[in-house]
Amino acid sequence: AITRPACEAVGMTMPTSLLTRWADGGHTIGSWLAWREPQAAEIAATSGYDYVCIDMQHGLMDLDMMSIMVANIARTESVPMVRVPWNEPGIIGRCLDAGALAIVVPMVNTAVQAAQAVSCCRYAPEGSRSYGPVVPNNRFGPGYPKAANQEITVIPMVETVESVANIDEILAVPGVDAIYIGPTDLSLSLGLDPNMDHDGGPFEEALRTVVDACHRHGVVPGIHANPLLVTKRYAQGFRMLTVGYEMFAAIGALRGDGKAARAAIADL
Ligand code: 3PY
Ligand code: MG
Repeated sequence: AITRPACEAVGMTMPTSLLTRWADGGHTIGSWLAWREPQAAEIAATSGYDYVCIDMQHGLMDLDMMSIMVANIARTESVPMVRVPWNEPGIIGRCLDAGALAIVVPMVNTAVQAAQAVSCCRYAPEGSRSYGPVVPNNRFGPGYPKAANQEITVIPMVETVESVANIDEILAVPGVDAIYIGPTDLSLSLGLDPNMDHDGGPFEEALRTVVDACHRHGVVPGIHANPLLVTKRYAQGFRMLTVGYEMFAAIGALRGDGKAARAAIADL
């Protein structure tokens, strides 16, 4: 699936696309932002991640703040990615018009839904995205519309039993270059607690089914992970790995630093 030519026609610098980073078996390491916080976007995007994903599905992100955060990421070599709240043309179009270069679409369960997600991200004749790239035309220059159809990465989420059952049909949809497993929703769909991991059983079987199918179709398997799970997931074959999460990083650092300071003083 990673065969579209790299964009040559952009005016300002576009970050190296995910398709290029995934070519020849490459992998990407990304971070995830739940908080409405432009500085967090800037910090994440200057911390060496291949992509920074702004989450509009969960948390309190709105369009204004998403567009500011996309702009902060666009100044760096990280790809600005947005997880939209749902597979809906209006919101996908507005995120793209704000300059997002990769779109994660939750709860894609069928090939028809995957084709709809791709169509929303492509101008005609390849898709049904409406023309009005107010921000990216200025940011990336007149080559943007052509580059957009080549370079914008559409990443359907596989996070239900139904989507795992339909995985071959979903991966056969032209324009699906990667998929992204949501482990907690997948757990719930399997009747398990909403955890990031479960040893063995139907959870690992579902992951194996998806990775094997991705290999058959030449599609990049991605997954929501964390620093502790990343080597396991890489060994399982995943090539798009989200490991940084500002919320958990802040919670861990704040709690750890306070506890360490108390312990250090108690030891004096
Ligand atoms: C899930 O685990 O279901 C996700 O969507 C990850 O954010
Ligand atoms: Mg989910």
